[in-house]
Amino acid sequence: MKLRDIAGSTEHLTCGHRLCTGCAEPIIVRQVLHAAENPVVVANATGCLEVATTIYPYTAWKVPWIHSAFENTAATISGVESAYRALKRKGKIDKKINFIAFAGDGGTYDIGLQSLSGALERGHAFLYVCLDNEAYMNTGIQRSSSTPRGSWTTTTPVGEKLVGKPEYKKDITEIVAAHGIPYVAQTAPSHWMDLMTKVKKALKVEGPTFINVASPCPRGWRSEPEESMRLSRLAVETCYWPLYEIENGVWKINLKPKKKPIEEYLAPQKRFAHLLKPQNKHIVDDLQRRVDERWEVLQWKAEVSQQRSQQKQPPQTPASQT
Ligand SMILES: Cc1ncc(C[n+]2csc(CCOP(=O)(O)OP(=O)(O)O)c2C)c(N)n1
Repeated sequence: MKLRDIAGSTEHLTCGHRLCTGCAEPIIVRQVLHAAENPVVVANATGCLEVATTIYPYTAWKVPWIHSAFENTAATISGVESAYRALKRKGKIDKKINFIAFAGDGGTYDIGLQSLSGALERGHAFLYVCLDNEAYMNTGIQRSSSTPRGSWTTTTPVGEKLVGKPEYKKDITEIVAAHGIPYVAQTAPSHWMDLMTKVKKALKVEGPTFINVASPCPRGWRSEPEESMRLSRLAVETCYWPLYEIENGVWKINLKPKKKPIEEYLAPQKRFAHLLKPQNKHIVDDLQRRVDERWEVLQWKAEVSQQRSQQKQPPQTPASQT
């Protein structure tokens, strides 16, 4: 895959949408759609991407696209994919089509989790892309279960009683991995080659696949619009957001950076400004400790699962997903 080829290929999400300046979501969507080799059908949950790209009577999408409620994007795309399989069985359609769902962290970690889990378990062939901007941004920056500990949001204010969100971020990538589906990955738009390679891989799989993408949001992260890709890179380089994939139960880390301290990621974002005051140092230390611990466990999982696969004892995959 060469940059020149991507630059020359058709845009499937066009300019003219009304996403904020510096929003990573359209960059991610364009990277995903450029990586797709077959025609695609997209289901899109309610959220920033949906509202800002389809302001009636306009649309920025050049692919078949269906809006779905906040809670059931995975069910919607499963239905579309089932209809496609039925038409194929009847010989009414013979071309290869890929099915992609896009949803924010609110639609994935929280409200859409049940339908996502169901669709993964049923084994539909689709790619689910979570655009993780770590809060309910479209409705005014409310906390989600993806919001990191210590972060300011409008529902986790900073004051005497509360110093941002008290709870840790939920690890949806691991929750999805626990479904035993054939392909799960985590990536970031600053690492476009990693992102696009993962999309290509996922779309080749005959079964459910999931990619979680870090999606910087200048409005909600209280950061400068031009900083978004640098923040995406810092998320990876601090190991806050490791680039890894799980292919048929085998964990692989795609980039092992020279780990930078978590402050470098926190400092440019005003949602964490209070954490840099001396009295809140314990929260930064706690975040660092957690990043370090999780990075260690991830490396251990990659090592052990790779050893197992080399011994030709891959974890069992249900028959419906082989
Ligand atoms: C069942 C339901 N609850 C609440 C809402 C209101 N709502 C619309 S978008 C949104 C937040 C979306 O957040 P997220 O999925 O993280 O996407 P983002 O807008 O941040 O990209 C909410 C709460 C809704 N449309 N449906």
